[in-house]
Amino acid sequence: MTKVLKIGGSILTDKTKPAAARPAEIQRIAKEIASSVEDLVLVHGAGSFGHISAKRYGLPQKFSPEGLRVTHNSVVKLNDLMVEALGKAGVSPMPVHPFSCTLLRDGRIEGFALEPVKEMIRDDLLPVLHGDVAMDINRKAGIVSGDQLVAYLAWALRAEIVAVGTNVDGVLISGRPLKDLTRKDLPPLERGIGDSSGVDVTGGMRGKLLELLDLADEGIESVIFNAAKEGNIAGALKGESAGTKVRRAN
Ligand code: IP8
Repeated sequence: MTKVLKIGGSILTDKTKPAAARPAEIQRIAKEIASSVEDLVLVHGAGSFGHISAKRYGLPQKFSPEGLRVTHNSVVKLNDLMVEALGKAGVSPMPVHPFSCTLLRDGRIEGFALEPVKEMIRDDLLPVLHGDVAMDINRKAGIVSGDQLVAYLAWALRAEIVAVGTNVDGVLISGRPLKDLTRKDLPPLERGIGDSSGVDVTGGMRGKLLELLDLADEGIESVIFNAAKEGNIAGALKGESAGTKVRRAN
């Protein structure tokens, strides 16, 4: 049973300060993931390792070779921290850097080297991907968010559990998480969502929902849950987490 788990950059980092990791959270998350690592693909957000430099260099609107290099190298550092923590927690993680295996067309994934990821899963290695910069056929280069990667991988691997961990309890309405959400619920919600604490170039909660609603249209449900609360990641990996389920409209 293939599982795709995303951990948002807002949990792993302080999104208001450049390249500011939260080592205690990274360790805690690694331990929770270690409890249920079979057939898992992990994707993490870029947090303050990606969004701040992307914004500084005008990515993705501007083509900046220096911006691409600096931003990629920075998100790789966060990935190193995550991979190292997972290794210490007894998992066999392997870094997968989307810049080297993803091709975009107008900001959307057009090609992805999936076979190595499949092989890692078969061989009990945990692929660890992250939001990244990527080459784009029409726009030279762009940004591929962790959320877009989650939706793509969940679809390509026909994942049965898709769990997206954020720092809130789901999609909130008047401070309360919605139990379920389908595409028809989106328009009335749109004014209230989309904000992200700190700098975010990939659309915050709104960007996330659009990816997950597209995935739901393909028949794959997902859950948005609070990964900052201890125990929720382990629960989500067993398919039992509280949060907002993103479903296909009937
Ligand atoms: O944090 C963004 O990925 P996300 C990637 O998953 C960059 O939205 C480079 C800003």
